Amino acid sequence: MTKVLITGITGQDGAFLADQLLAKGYDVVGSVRRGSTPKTGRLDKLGVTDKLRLVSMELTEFSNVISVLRAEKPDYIYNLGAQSFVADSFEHPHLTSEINYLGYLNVLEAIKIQGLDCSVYQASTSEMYGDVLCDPQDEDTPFNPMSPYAVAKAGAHFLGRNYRAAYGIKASNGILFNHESELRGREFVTRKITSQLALLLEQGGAAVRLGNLDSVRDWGYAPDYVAGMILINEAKVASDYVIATNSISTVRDFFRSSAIAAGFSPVFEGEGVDERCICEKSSKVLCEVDKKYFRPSDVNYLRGDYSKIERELGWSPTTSLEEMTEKMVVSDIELARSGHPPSF
Ligand code: NAP
Ligand code: F7E
Repeated sequence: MTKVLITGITGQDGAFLADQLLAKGYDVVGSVRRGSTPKTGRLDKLGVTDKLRLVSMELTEFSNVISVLRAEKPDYIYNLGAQSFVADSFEHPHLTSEINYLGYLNVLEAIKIQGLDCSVYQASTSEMYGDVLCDPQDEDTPFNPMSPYAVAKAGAHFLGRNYRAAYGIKASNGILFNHESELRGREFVTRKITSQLALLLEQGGAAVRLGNLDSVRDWGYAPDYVAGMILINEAKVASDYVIATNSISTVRDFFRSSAIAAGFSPVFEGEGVDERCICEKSSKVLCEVDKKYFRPSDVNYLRGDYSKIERELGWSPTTSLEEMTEKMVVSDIELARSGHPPSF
């Protein structure tokens, strides 16, 4: 049976990936960082926890990585484990580099030293384009990273390319643009908006406090993107691929459409740090700007060109931003009504 090892299986993408690989009949092993409470909330939500095996692995511990890979000998590895919150990377640049750069070096070295016959997928990111040098961004666009997160991910991206060229390791990079879902972490701006709007609607919560409303993102739906990861890792030839939708929206527009989906009548007023959003029907303040959420340097614009993966592997997005927003808002309203906050 085909065996797959997923690092970061407890995260948004790891959970969807486990679900899709189990549906293909694969033997799925997920590596987790042990903590004082289990973090299987997303896997539980998808009903897959009992269908896979969890092993303890800390990406920054080389001896741990080498012994897990020696014991498991997977056919495919997906390296999704990361400190994935860009804002946090300014506070924890060392930790972010250790996990996101050295963590992947540990995986590649473990494969190389043991001569493992496997394909490895690295979770590269559109953040590497940073202050973009071309529009839209594709596999040939130069990187211009704007955060310690993006610098570490760019390093890992080049490590994969180097181990492919130098040692013939089947290492692919998926350069994924922002992808969201009902299982997205609540710190990321889309889920922060949908989860807090749901609380505002159902429990009279406070206005959502946000940073850069002008930021432009190319947002897609995580299950679509995870399907693309599988195509990349199972392709005959290892390569680098962009996964995106080529459509863009500002944070402000995402907030507006989420508020409409939740039944509010949002109207933005004011400028800069004084900008806010009011519900025309109820006069409730829905959103205010808070300088606390501005980053020391932000990525203001991203739009991906996914023609290479469409042409070579037949992938294209299937879920529109409107459909995704609706799904996230409905899910968060259900969660707020249930009165049982989930563990994700
Ligand atoms: P996520 O929800 O934040 O999940 C990150 C996962 O990494 C969690 O399972 C976390 O485990 C694990 N992890 C963190 N530090 C670790 C360590 N030191 N050792 C082992 N595992 C560790 O992220 P995601 O949105 O699913 O993203 C998956 C990957 O894609 C990440 O590498 C991210 O950087 C990258 N990416 C994401 C996007 C996006 O828009 N979602 C776009 C491009 C690239 P705990 O549960 O223990 O915290
Ligand atoms: O921010 C702005 C913020 O944190 C998006 C990760 O998955 O995607 C994600 O990184 C934009 C930024 O995602 C708030 O300044 C405004 O411009 O949702 P985010 P991200 O930083 O783009 C990439 C592709 C990854 O690889 C990462 O792992 O929204 N923004 N106000 C805000 N962002 C947050 N989080 N919170 C706010 O209040």
